[in-house]
Amino acid sequence: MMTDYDPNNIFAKILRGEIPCKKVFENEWVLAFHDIGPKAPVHVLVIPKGAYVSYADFSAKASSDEIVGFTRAVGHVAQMLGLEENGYRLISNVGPHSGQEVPHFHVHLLGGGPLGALIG
Ligand code: DGP
Repeated sequence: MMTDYDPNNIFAKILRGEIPCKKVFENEWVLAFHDIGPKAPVHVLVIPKGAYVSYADFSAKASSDEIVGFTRAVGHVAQMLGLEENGYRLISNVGPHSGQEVPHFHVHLLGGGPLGALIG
C-alpha cells in the first residue's frame, strides 16, 4: 500500500509556501496549521517537514530525532491551544480505507468541545 511520496501534494505546497495556511506553530521538525474544513471547535493539522506519505512511512523511515521532534511538537501544540485541561483527540488516517486525502503524513488534533465517542 505504501506509495511513493508525491512532492506536489497540497501539504508539500504549504510547506514550500506555495499555498497559504493559518499557521499555529512551526519549528525545525513540524508545521501546524488550522484544517480548512474544521470538524471540531479546534481542528489543527500537525505535519512533519520531512517527506513521508503516512504514519506507516514516517514510523518506518524517519530518524529518531524526527520522531521525537514530531511527537513533542504535537504535545506542545495541544498545550499551546489550551486543550490539555479538557482533553482532545489525535487521529492519523493511513491509506484508502481510512479516507486519507492528502498523502503527506499528518495528525489531526481535535478539541475545544465535546467530540462524541469514536470507539466504545
Ligand atoms: P486526511 O483525510 O486525513 O488526509 O485529511 C486531510 C485534511 O486536510 C482534511 O481534513 C482537509 C485538510 N485540507 C485539505 N486541503 C487543505 C488546504 O489546502 N489547507 C488546509 N489548511 N487544510 C486542507
